[in-house]
Amino acid sequence: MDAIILCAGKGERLKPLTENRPKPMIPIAGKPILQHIIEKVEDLVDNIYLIVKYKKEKIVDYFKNHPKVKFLEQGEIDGTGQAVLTAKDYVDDEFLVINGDIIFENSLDEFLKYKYAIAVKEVKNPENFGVVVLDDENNIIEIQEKPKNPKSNLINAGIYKFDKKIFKLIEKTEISEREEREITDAIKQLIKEEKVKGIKLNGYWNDVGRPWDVLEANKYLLSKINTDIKGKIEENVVIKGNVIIEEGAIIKSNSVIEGPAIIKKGAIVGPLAYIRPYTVLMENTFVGNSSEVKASIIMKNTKIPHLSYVGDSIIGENCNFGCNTITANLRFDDKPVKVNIKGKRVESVRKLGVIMGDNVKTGIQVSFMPGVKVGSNCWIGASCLIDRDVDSNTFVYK
Ligand code: TTP
Repeated sequence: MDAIILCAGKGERLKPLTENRPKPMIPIAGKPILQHIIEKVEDLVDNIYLIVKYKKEKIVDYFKNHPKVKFLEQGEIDGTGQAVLTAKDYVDDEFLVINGDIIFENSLDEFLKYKYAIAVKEVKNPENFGVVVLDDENNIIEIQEKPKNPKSNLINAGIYKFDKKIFKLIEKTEISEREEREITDAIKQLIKEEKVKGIKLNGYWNDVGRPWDVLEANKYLLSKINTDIKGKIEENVVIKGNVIIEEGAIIKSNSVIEGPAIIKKGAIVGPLAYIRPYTVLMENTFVGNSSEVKASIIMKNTKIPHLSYVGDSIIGENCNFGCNTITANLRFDDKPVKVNIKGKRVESVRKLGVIMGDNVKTGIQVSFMPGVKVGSNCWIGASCLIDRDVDSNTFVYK
C-alpha cells in the first residue's frame, strides 16, 4: 500500500503566503500542512509519493530525509487528475490519494478496508464544493460540481482509496474548461463501474484554501497540544494554559503567555511581552517589550521588537516591524472582514488582521486595517495607514 499526496497546485487564493512557498509548506501549529498529513499516513503505507511542481524545492528540501517519501514532478497539464496520473508507473496496485492542503482529525485505517473509497464531510455550504450523494449502504451514486441546488450536504473531502484502474479512467477524461484534468471526472466514471464507499469523516476537517482557513486550522490543532516547556523562562513570567516552549527559546522576565501557544526554538519573547491564545511564534522570531500577539502565526526570523499589536494575522518570514506597528482585526459594525481573493471581494470572518508575505519592513507607527494583504519584499514607511492591499516589491510612503 502506498500514498500519493497532491502538492503541485499554485495556491493562488493564499497569496501572498504562497509567493515563496507552495501551499502545503505553510506552517500551521508549528509545522507545514504537509507534515501533518504525512504523520497521518506514514505508519499505514510503504511509500509516500509527493506530487510536486510549484516551488518544489521547498518541499524537497524539507522532506528529503524522510525514509518513505519520494518526489514526482507533475508535467505541463494542470489539475488534480493529472497530479494523480503522475504516479502511474511508480505506485503500488492499491493506494491512498490525499490533497496536500487539508487538515483533518480522522485516522485513515478505514479506507484500507475498501478497494474504492472517498472521504465525505458534512458541511453547511455544500454548494461551494463537490457534492456527493450516497445510497443506503453509503456507496457513492452521484457527484455534483458546485451545484446551485445540492442534493446532499456531504462533500468530497479530498481523501481517496483507489487501485490502478483510476489511471485508465483519468487518461480517458477530457481537459476541462479551466484547462485542467480533474480527478472528479474520472470518479464520475468510476462510480458507474464500481462500488465506491463514501466514508464519513466525523472529526475536524478543513480544506485550507483561504488565509482565514489557515488561522482556523491553527486554532484547532493548538487546541490539542499538551504543555511541554523546555526553553529558558526568566523570573516573573506567567504561563497559563497549554504551552509548548521549545529548547533554545527564551521567555524574558515579566512576560505573560496564555496558551494554547507554541514558541519554537530560537524565539525570544519579552521582557514584558504578552502572547495570547492560538499564537505560534516560529523559529528565531522576536516579540519584544510591550508587544502583544494574539491568535496569529509569526513565521521564522520575524521581529516585532517594541510596542506593537498583532491580532488574528499571518506574518511571513524575515519581516521587521517598526516601533508601534499595529494591526486592526475587527470592524466597528462587527460584520465579517472583507478580503480580496483572486480579484473578488470576499467575506471572511469577524476577526481578521493582516496577511503578510516575507521580507516586509514597516517603519514606526504603521497601521493595517482588517483583512489587508501585503505582498513580499515591501517597505511600509513611517506613519502609513494601510487600508488596501499592497503588491509585492512596493515601497509605500507618505
Ligand atoms: P486546489 O486547492 O484546487 O488548487 P490549488 O492548490 O492550486 O489552490 P488555488 O485554487 O488557491 O490556486 O487543489 C487541490 C489539491 O490538489 C491541492 O492539494 C493541490 C493539488 N493540485 C496538484 O497537485 N496539481 C494541480 O495541478 C492542481 C490544480 C492541484
